Amino acid sequence: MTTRCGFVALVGSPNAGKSTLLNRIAGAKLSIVSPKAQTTRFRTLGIVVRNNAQIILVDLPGIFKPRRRLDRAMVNAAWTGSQDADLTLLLIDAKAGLRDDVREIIGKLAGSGKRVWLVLNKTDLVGAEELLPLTKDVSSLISVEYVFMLSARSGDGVDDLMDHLARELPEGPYLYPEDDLTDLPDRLLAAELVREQIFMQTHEEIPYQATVETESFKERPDGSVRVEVTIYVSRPGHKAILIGEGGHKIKSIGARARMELQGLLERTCHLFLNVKERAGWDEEKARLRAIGLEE
Ligand SMILES: Nc1nc2c(ncn2[C@@H]2O[C@H](COP(=O)(O)OP(=O)(O)OP(=O)(O)O)[C@@H](O)[C@H]2O)c(=O)[nH]1
Ligand SMILES: [Mg+2]
Repeated sequence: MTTRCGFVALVGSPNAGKSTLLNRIAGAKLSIVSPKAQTTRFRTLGIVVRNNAQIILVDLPGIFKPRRRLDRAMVNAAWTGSQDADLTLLLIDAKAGLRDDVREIIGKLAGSGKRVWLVLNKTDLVGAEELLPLTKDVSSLISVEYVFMLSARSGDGVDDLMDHLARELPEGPYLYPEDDLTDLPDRLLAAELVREQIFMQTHEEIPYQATVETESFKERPDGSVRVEVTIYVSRPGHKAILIGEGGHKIKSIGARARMELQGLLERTCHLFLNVKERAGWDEEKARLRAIGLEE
């Protein structure tokens, strides 16, 4: 029996819906999602087998103009992820259209010589009549092998993309055991779920000025896990906001993250959050390495 296997990179602007699509295809929440831009900070794999093909999706940070060391490491991870993949899915938010930042990404992708498939996402938000002109505009800037129009949120059109991937990936043996779903370790997952709640429950620069690390992750004899997580913030004012009056904000972040973690690990979790001020963490190599970002 011939099998196929390959890496498929998700490339696009922040907020295009890359992580939502990864989760939809994998059928599990592997990568955190929020309405805010620049949610994803590092590469996460979503692995799925379909029609004798192992599709290894690579969720990546969105591409934007970097200012901090953290930003540079994120954008660098995105381009490296695309370079290393067999195929790149160029994801565009159809509602936002062909913005300047999208044009810039297309320009760079076009020069990379990689196989590119165009994916217009969020079709639930736009009329069908807007999709054709957008496809034409993109096609005038870059040559793409296929065009898909889908909604990662509703799942509409996603099966067709998966069928094409299963058919078109290079022939070869599976690179991961058949029931592997991701390469994300549980301790990183715990930190990410806390960070997701920071993105959901705080505003303005706070989510961007926070990083989350799991300090300890211990299985207990009763089958539950005890997880200690540190949230680093850059400023004293941010610490106060994250904790909230009477600790209500941090409690709410912890409660929600714990629920999500329990759902994914399918066991009882005891989650302890600690907020520390650490000015300049976003320029610190060790903090970036802790979330798997190397320059
Ligand atoms: N209406 C609609 N919303 C979507 C769709 N796909 C994603 N979204 C929403 O768009 C927002 C961003 O989604 P993400 O999956 O986090 O986007 P991303 O491309 O991973 O963003 P970064 O990690 O910041 O690069 C979230 O609020 C999603 O719920 C879609 O098909 N339709
Ligand atoms: Mg993302």
